[in-house]
Amino acid sequence: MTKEEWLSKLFQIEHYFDTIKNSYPKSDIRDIFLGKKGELTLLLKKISEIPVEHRKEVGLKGNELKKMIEEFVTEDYENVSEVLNEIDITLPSKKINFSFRHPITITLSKIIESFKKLGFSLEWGPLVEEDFYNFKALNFPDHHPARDMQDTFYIDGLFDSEGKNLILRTHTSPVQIRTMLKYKPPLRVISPGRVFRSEAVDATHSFVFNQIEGFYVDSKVNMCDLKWALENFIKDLFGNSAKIKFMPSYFPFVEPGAQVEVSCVFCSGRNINCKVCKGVGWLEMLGAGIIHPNVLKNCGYDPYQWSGFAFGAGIERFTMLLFGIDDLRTLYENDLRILRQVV
Ligand code: FA5
Repeated sequence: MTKEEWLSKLFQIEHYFDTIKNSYPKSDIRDIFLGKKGELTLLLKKISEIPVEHRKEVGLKGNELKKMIEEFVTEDYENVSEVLNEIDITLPSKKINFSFRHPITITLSKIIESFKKLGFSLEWGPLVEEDFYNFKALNFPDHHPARDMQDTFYIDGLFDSEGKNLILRTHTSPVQIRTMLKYKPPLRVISPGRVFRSEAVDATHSFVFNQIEGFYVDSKVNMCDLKWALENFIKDLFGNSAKIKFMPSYFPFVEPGAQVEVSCVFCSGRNINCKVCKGVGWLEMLGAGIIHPNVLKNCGYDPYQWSGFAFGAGIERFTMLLFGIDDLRTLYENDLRILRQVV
């Protein structure tokens, strides 16, 4: 290596240092130039290749740059330690609330915890669903009026294997089918997630909301098991004074079916103008029942050997009761001043 080549390389390194010195952490700058394989370290090693009479001159220039880089990378560390010496590091710090969980997430965690204690495990299903899982296997025949119970969003241009439009799932019940087709009984499963319905929005309805499905399949499962499990869950969530009632209801995938209502924590039925329960004193929280034999058959389970209960609950409705929110839309508006107040 000639003296000129060496000096030209040194000039390039200096230019490179000037260009990047403020774009990387100082520790990286130290490594890039002064580390074991750093640019300048390697160049300084090559001084031995330069004729002896020029070594002193290039050595001086090389050391100048080395000193400049060293000063640059240590400068702030010294300032920091000076500042640290003046700070009383034993003073307590300010409490900063960086983040908090959304009320829906908190409610969901509580519900999951409650069912985990009873040995339920978690399953997840897709939000974009096939007609088979969302309706057909759940005992909604094609064109049956029961399909009108859930106004559905159909996806243009995307079709399932039967040529039907894919849909956004209207409830979490398709996870019953997916799980039963995948595993053999006995099963104890919960499955939370978002669902979609083409519905008008008001204080208790949204077109996107969250549900949690729960189902238990074993031999000789009956309504008493269902009632016990739901009562246990409601009391776990709202305390022992919470009441539930079962009203006969129709869902094609259960027989018998029930709508389960929980006592209104806002007015206990004493305010006929209550925005949440509309003065009735009860809030419709979930649908439930004994799994229809046709559904078991559709999943390859023998209905003479196996039986089960299932329920599907609206998580927003539980959140409203748990946090005293009288309008479900509050949960989606993301106004931190309000959300912070309730959690
Ligand atoms: C169902 O969706 C059934 N799949 C539930 C079920 C599962 C029944 C298993 C039997 C066995 P339903 O449409 O009633 O049922 O909805 C269940 C719950 O979701 C309701 O009780 C309510 O709490 C909540 N919900 C329903 N529609 C809305 C909406 N538009 N906005 C917010 N929550 C809703």
